Amino acid sequence: LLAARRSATAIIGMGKTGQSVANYLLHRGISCEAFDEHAVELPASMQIQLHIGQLDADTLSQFERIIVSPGISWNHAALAAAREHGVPVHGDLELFEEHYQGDLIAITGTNGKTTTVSLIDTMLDTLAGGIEAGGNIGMPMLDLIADGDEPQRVVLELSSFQLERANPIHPRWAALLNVQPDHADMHENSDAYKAAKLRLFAGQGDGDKAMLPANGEWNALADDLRGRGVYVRRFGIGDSQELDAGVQQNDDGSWAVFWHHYEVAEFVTSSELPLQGQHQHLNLAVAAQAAADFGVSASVIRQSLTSFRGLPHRMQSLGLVAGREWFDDSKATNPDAARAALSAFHHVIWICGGLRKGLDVSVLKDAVTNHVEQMFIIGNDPKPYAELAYTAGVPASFVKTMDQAVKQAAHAQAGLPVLLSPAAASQDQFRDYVERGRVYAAEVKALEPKP
Ligand code: UMA
Repeated sequence: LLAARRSATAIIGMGKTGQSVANYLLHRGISCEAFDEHAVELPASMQIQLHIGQLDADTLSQFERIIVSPGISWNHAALAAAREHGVPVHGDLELFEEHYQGDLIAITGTNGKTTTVSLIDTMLDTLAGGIEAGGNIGMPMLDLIADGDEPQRVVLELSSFQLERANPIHPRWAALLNVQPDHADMHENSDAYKAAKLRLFAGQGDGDKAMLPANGEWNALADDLRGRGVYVRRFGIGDSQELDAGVQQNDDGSWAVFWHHYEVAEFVTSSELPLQGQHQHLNLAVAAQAAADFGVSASVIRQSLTSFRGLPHRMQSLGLVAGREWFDDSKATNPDAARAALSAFHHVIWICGGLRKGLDVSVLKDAVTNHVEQMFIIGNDPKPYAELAYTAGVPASFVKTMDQAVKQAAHAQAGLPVLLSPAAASQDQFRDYVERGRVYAAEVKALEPKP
């Protein structure tokens, strides 16, 4: 009887995802109720019952279905209890997959997803029918199909949280960029994190394409996919005669990004690319291969790569201020992202620190020894970063706030670039990495002499 009183679907979390789920269900006349553990404001036009407060297992168990936002732990006790009661619990990706019939391109990985997805979006948009981009990139995927219209192609950036809460999806073209330590506070362990990422390929079959890093770790997966009829591509740093896409060193010592059009390798030399850093160039190569596989011409791809200036807060140059170049890599919310950024410099002044998410920053020791001249540590958890400085043999100051970090970095060794690449999330001091990057840019701008 109780069950009959409840709506069909409970939506858990009413941020971007929850609101897009509500729109999608309401548009289709499916009854739903909304839950959030914190106060939220919904658009006045959204006709939905909203419950604020701690999630309750008994209440949730009365629904036919639960759709949960990616930022809420999959292991939340109330969700686990509802699952045990036999209530299907999913994320928005499951709803998307149930509905969407067009060509799906799906990208996952710890770092580089957004850059890769943005470029794929730009390049495939030149084709008749175009493409829409969504997912973790910030545009909820259900918003792409909310009104019943279906784009011919969709490229989704998928986080481990989105992948773990959907049945196997079926992308026509899927890429795993890398798996590096991240979100140790949310996933049970690193195997669970990796397993979530690999769900990307679980529904692929005959005629689909899968792009995997070229290192041996993924050989067994590549064999398994080939066994299912999937066309496997590999990318990495190496020879264009052996890899499908990647970065290769030319005979004269210069570097080039490459990809393949059928059997023919295409190249763009690194010096023609505004975007810096080998890790970024690998993302460009993957995006170029996706575009080539969907029929974008080599000249359009080349033009896109050589004009792509990158995305805000990802190795973004803020220009020359107070006699040195400043870089905003606020998006580097884990150690591997920071390592990749540091490696793009010979010598750099490094601003780091923040919410560590349980990750081990001592893995950065070699990168710090080899590339960093001085460190400025911000955030509420400075000790691990101070220990890193000590073991790497680099002088460090704990400055706590961003304004102090920038002011003091401005007086560090003359001419050296300054890099904000925190190796940590931002929420100990900022709303998100975007706000952290904006505050940094504003502090850098404040160094300019007043007119
Ligand atoms: N909430 C609870 N209980 C909790 C946690 C959150 O009730 O324990 C509520 C909050 O009060 C809030 C809502 O849930 O009202 C927020 O849900 P959410 O955290 O899932 O955030 P959304 O606004 O729905 O944004 C999500 C993604 N966020 C996360 O995965 C944390 C966005 O990725 C994504 O762009 C968006 O969906 C659209 O798909 C952001 C992100 O930080 C960029 N992703 C992580 C990353 O890139 O590292 C994975």
